[in-house]
Order: sequence, then structure tokens, then C-alpha cells
Amino acid sequence: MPDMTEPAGLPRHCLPAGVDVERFSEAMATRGWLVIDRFVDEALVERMRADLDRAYVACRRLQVANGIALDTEGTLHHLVGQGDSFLEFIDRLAPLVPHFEAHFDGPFILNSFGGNILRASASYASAIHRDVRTYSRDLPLLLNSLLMLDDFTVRNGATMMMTGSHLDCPGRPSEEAFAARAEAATGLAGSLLVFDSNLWHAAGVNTTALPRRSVTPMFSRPMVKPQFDHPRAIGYGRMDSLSELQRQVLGYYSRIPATLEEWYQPPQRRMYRPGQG
Ligand SMILES: O=C(O)CCC(=O)C(=O)O
Repeated sequence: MPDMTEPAGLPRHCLPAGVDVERFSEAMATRGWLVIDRFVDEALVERMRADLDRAYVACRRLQVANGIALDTEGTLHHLVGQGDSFLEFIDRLAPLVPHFEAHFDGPFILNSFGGNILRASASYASAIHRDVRTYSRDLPLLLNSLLMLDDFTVRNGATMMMTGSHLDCPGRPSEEAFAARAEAATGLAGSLLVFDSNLWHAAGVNTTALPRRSVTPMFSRPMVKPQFDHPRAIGYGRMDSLSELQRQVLGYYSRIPATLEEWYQPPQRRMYRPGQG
């Protein structure tokens, strides 16, 4: 497996003190979530906000045209390819690669990259839900993250997390059970919420007049089918222009061959490379 911790040509970004692999793994094993304070700098957050607003126009047009406008207001999907800042965010994950690899016990890929512009009206993200359909307590299949593009406060609808529910709540909890254990994941813009996908959560209620924006990349083991074919969407031809980390995370090393020519290749040119699990 190539070293993915320092992609060539990129500044090295650091994690806040104390967010080491051990602490991360402990948080996942107990509470099921943690917030990494100011993971991304203000300059990138600013560009992501602008890209998010542009991408929403494209997503919303299709939601409305295809008859799924109800419940999807404010939501965005598959942002990689809809703005350079989203691709840049993949490279910013470098300091977290050891943490995520420890979680999955091996390499990982992007499963989906959505977003949410939360206003007073609610979307499906405001319902109590979790993002993995198959409860898999002891075999981590998916890992959620949420990058705060605005400060997340109780007043503007910070995500509500049912702490520990990834361990003892295989079925949907009642509203009361959820409320009894739900904690607001607050943080400053640029902070990254990471949580076990088996954990029940919901967007909070935004009682302010301003939008509360986020992007929500999810990760999985490479053997789990992603929700979007990122290499095909970006183009196989662009692989050489991507960093090592982007190739790995976008799934260029875990593609599905569609021809015998693609299948019969030496290990380092295979669509699904050795070591991907
Ligand atoms: O926007 C939020 O606070 C929640 C997002 C969410 O539910 C998700 O990423 O699954």
C-alpha cells in the first residue's frame, strides 16, 4: 500500500493536539463520535461555501425536474466533480488517514460526498436516521463525516448525536429514547464531525434566519459498493493528474473491470489492486 500520509506538493496539515489514533479509536468505540476542532482553514471553507451554493443550483434543478423536490430541499449529492474545493478537501484528509485506516483495519474509499444547507424548513436529514442500512456493530462498513461550513450552534441546528447508540441500538429508537441521549455536535466553521455510521443522528432545528451549511463525506472499506462511481464521473483519463491520496480515496484502485482487457493486467495496473481488502 503506498504511503498516503503526505501527498506530493501539498502543505502538511496538522491535527489539533490530542487527536491521535488512540484517542480517535477510543471515541469511536465508546461515544461513537467526535469533533475535530478547526480541521480545515477559513480560506478553504470559504471556497467550499461558494462551490456549495453553485452546486445546489444544479442539484436542485434535477430534484425538481425529476419529481423528488419534496424532502430534499437544501440537500446536495455527489459533490466531487462539482467544484475544485471538494477535490482539495480529499487531500486535506492526509493527517486522518492513519485514524481511518485503524478504524477500517485497512484502506478506505469515499462512499459518497453530500451536503446540507439547513434552513428553517426540514429535509430528510432532519429525521432520526443512520446512514448504513445494515447494522454492523462489530464490522465497520461505513464512517460518516461532516465538515461544518458555518459555526454549528444549538440555535442554528447543530447535528444531534445519540451518543453510544452504535453499540446498543440496532433498531430505530423512539423520539423519547433519542432525545434522552442526544447531544448537539457544536463547533466552529472548519471543524470536522466524524462518527460511526451505525449511530443514530438527525440535523437539529435551525431557528435562525441564516443557513447552516455542511458537507458530509462518507467513507467505507473498498469492497463496499460506493453510492457514486467517482472514477468514472471524474474520468479514468484524469487519474495521472490526481494525488496518490485522491486516487486511493476516490476509488481508482478499487474499480470494477468491464472488459477482459481491463481484467487481464499485472497487479499494479489492475482495476482492483491487491491490498484493497
Ligand atoms: O446536516 C446535518 O446536521 C445532518 C447530516 C446528516 O444527517 C448526515 O450526514 O447523514
